Amino acid sequence: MSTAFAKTPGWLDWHPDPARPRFALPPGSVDAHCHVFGPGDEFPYAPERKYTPCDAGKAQLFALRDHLGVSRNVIVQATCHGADNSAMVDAVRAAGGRARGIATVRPDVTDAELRELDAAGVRGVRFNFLKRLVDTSPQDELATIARRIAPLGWHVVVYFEESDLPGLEGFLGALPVPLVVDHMGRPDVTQPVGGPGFGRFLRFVDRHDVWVKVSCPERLSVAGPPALDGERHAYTDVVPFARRVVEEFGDRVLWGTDWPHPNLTDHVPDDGLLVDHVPHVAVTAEQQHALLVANPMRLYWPGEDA
Ligand code: 0GY
Repeated sequence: MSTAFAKTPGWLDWHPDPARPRFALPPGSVDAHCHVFGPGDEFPYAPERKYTPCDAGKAQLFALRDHLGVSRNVIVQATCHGADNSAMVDAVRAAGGRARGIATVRPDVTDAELRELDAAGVRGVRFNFLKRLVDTSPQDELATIARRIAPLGWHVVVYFEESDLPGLEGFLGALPVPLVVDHMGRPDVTQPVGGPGFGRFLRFVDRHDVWVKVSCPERLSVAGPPALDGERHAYTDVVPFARRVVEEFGDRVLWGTDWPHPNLTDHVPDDGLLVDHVPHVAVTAEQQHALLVANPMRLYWPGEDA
């Protein structure tokens, strides 16, 4: 563990002893949303960060990957590293072709830097609209970044909350690259699946080149129960939302653990039990294969066999 940085008070570390999943992930499954944090001694956290996490380096990520039966990872730059992508790139390189990366870049990133990230395995950038995580970026700067990455065939991963969508959808829908939305656009799961909030999100996905991560039930759930202590029917209030997305957009959905689960305040889920959540969301073998293997392979490893 790093001695250089003191964790944010109340920080919850990842689950130390995840269960062995009962659900056997199909061969070639991809965890399409996870992060690495530091370690801070080697990869210092960014001065502008909004939280200081526990260290969660590539060795721990790869151990979890193997424990869960995952084949590949998509490692998403975490805001605690700002636009310094070195920890993420180091992990992607160390994975030897079994990881791709999503970076954070500033509008003044050079073409040479973008090419270097691409060669390392980066396939997109992340736009984060959560005020508790980042200072807001002007939309013209984000549009510039999107134009710069388009020739590389990259996409933009977007993180926003349901209430942000009305103010963002015009901007996002006009970007010249595919979009991948984190955590189903963070719906309010106390509202009906067929209600106006989630309905707007579904229409947005339908009308644009948008992929959706049916991830983070632990972050969205209000009613629980948590994926802890052998609970294999966790976060039941999130299930209808995720199922709806899988049913409507089965060829554009992705799944991820969100390990090491930044900024949770109630509990950190058992990642093995999160795997056991998947068959509640993707019910048929066909849906599961699309979600876990075919879709992420098409987006991140096109032309490669799983
Ligand atoms: C997530 C969620 C969060 C944090 C980050 O980059 C980050 O700091 O993504 C969050 O706090 O909701 O997807 O990992």
